[in-house]
Amino acid sequence: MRNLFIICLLAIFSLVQAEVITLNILSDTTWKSTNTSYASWATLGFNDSGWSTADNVNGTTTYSGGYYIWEGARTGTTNNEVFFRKIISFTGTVLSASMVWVVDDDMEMYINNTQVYRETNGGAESGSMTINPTYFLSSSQNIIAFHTTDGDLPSPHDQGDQYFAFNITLVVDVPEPSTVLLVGLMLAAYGFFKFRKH
Ligand SMILES: [Ca+2]
Ligand SMILES: [Ca+2]
Repeated sequence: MRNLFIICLLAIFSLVQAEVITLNILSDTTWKSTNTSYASWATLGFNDSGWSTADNVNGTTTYSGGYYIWEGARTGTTNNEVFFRKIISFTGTVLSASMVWVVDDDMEMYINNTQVYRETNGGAESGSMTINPTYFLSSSQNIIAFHTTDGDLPSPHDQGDQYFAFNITLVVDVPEPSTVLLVGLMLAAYGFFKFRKH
């Protein structure tokens, strides 16, 4: 009986460790957007209720699953500086994070108000990177924000076409409360069984 308990516990613990999920955070029209610069705009507590939502500027075409978005039209010399933000909620700890993107033309990325990437070459391009998972808070709300420009980020120029599309991949270790509770109950039962034998 004792061996059976231990085998069951090991099996359940292995299930707990295997509870890893992949989240894909894609560019789409659920992102809040504005072409106005605000203080503290990349913080979780910032009130973005006055912002609009991103526009789809390339129809059904996607880049790694992410729609091409902007604030306003894809072409033209207005709306050449755009801010995007979105609150992401999940339960668990981020084990690894990465991102692929295409932008016309430059962008900088913030996670919980910390700048994690800045690209300022003034031209359109695609890219990929790994992101330090410790930028994300465990089992909490996280704010992801982007500052994008049509043209060079520090001093916009050569404007006319503008878009941004991305796919952020998070690998998250998710605790399963029911399984943890089951482990606790089995440990209690094992203790009771041992007690009865003495
Ligand atoms: Ca660029
Ligand atoms: Ca451009």
